[in-house]
Amino acid sequence: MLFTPNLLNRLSGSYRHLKVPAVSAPAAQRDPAVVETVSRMLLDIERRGMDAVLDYAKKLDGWAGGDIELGGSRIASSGDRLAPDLREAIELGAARTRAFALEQRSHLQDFEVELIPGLVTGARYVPVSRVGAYLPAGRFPLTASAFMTVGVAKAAGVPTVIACSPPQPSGGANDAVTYAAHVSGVDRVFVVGGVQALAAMAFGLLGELPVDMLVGAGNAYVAEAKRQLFGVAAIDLLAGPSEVAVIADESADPELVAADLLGQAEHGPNSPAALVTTSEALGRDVLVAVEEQLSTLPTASIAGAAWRDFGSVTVAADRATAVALMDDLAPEHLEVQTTDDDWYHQELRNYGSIFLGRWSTVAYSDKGMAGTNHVLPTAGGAKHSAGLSVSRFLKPLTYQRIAEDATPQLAHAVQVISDSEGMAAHSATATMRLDRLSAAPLAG
Ligand code: HSO
Ligand code: ZN
Repeated sequence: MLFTPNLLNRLSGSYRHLKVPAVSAPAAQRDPAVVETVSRMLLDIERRGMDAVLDYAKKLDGWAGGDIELGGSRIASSGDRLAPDLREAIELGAARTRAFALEQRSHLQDFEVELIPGLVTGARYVPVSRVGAYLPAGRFPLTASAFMTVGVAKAAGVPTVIACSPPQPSGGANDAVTYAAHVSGVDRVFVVGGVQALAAMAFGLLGELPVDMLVGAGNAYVAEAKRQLFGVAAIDLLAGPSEVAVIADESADPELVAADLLGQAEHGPNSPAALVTTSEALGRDVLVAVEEQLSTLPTASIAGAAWRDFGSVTVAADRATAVALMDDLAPEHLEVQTTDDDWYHQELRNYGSIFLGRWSTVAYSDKGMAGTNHVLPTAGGAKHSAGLSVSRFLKPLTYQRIAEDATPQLAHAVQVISDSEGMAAHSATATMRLDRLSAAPLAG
């Protein structure tokens, strides 16, 4: 999340940085070593199938052998191994995420329209048939990701949703992640991680047909595997490090703003966090509050490094400048804590999800309690794409039903265009229909 130099030139004089990231070079698009490794693995798995998947599982995930599918009873009992309050929180998150997705589904309406007499067209939303969800369980297990991928796919009506999650030192998958997938309606769970998991789902090596779509976040190898498998299957998006940005004015609570910046910086040492404020005093207070909170935060080694290397605080002369700066960053998560939250909501165009008002914080969505999806575009992707939602699993399939009375107009124009292009067979499909029509003219 670095500002575009051209934009800064254009805005010069109307902003001032109080803190800039220590790392000022944009991250390399892709690490060639990762691209190479993933491509070699995918070729190997495509050729050798499950043998290759299991070799990688042993070598990279420390898989000890046995069945790679979690049995139904093992899935169903995953909740029994959790503390009751965690179990309840997972059930709440799954239900809330599903409620939002179902509501959104209800607004995607099939439609039909008669454009001219005899030309009836329409669109029907049809879910993809098979989805493969990757559920990471690395440094942080991200329990709620199952709601966002498995649960939302199921709310869209996807008939088959399978999931892969890396094996834990104890053997099976992470219990909280498994339970989250279970209450989200997953059909089958496999204990396979990383590139080999995505390949196994995309190539149909798990006793299922190949999946039509791969979803879910993971490390750089997982993201690269999805990129290379795109085309074999659809993908949700290519997620980079989690990002947060805040727009705040003098009315904001600096401690809450600081906490929310660190709340995402915790994801990893390269997670960007940016504050754009119309109040220099607030900006300075937040800088102090961040340092204070880092001094006691258990994950300060990660969040502190992220803040030092990728954190920024910028003072904007006015609201319009704040909007221009933020639309340029196009952050994954955007919080607005000002006296004019509605105005900002109207004006801002580029963000994955927006959190309005001081009582709205990113973690509520991260953990599924806000109902909205946390699989969101990063690294400026919010300029062109929205995050995962029920609509991504639905294909708006079009249809047309055309009768005799529309035929003269359509056929004639198609003849003219086809003939001008030299496409004789296209033209003939229209001509033959016109011939049929003159043999048996329309009544009246
Ligand atoms: N912020 C992550 C999601 C998440 N964080 C889950 C914690 N748990 C990507 O939006
Ligand atoms: Zn998060």
